[in-house]
Amino acid sequence: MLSIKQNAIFIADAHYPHHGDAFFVLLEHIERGRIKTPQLFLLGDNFDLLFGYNHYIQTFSHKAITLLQRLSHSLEIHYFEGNHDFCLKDIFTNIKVYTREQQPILFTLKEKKVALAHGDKYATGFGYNLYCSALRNKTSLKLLKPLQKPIIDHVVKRLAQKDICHTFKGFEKRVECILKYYEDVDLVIEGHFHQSRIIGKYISLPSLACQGQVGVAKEGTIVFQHL
Ligand SMILES: [Mn+2]
Repeated sequence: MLSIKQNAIFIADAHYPHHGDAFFVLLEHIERGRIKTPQLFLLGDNFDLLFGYNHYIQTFSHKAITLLQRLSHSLEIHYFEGNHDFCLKDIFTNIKVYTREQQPILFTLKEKKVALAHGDKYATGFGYNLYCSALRNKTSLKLLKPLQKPIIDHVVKRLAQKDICHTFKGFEKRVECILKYYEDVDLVIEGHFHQSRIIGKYISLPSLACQGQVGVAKEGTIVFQHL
C-alpha cells in the first residue's frame, strides 16, 4: 500500500477553466516552488470538461494540461478521475491515473488505512452507473467525433453557466449510505460534493472552485487550507 506523505495536497473539483483559474494558479505556485509538497492528489473534476480520445476538448484547458504534464516529471501525482474528467491515461502518461472502476484506492496515512475516490461511485443508482460506463467507452467517444464541435460547444456553454456551489441538505444521510461501502477503513477522502465537511471518518474535500481551499496532510490527519 502506498502512503500519503506529510504536506501532501488534495485538490478537488476546481472545475477549470469555467469556474475560475485557481487550479492553474496553484499548479504554477507548486512548479515555482512557492508552495512545497512531496505529493499531489487530484480528486477529480478539476477540469470542468476533459476526456481522452478528443483533441478539440483539450484545447479549452491546454494551459493547465501542459503544466500538469510538465509537473508530473518532478512530482508524484495521483489523479482520481471524476465525472467531468476521465479517460485521462493517454493525456497524462506520467501521472498515476485511476478510473472510476478502479476507485477507491487504499493508502496509509501514518497508521490509518485510508480510501480515496472521486466520490460518485457508491449510492448513485443503476442509471448513473450505466451512463458512466457508456460515456467512458472508447467506441462511443469515437462515434461522437463527427458531431463533436457543436455538441462540445453546447456542453461547454451549459457547464460554464452552471451554479456548482450548493449546501447539500441532509448530507449526513448520504454519507451514512456511502460509508456502508467503507467499513474496513479508518478514513475516507472524497471530492464530488463540494461540501468541505468532515463527518466522522468521512472527509468531503472542499471544492477549489467553491470554497477556494484544498486538503493538506498534517500529522496523520487532513486539514482544509487556503493556499
Ligand atoms: Mn464530480
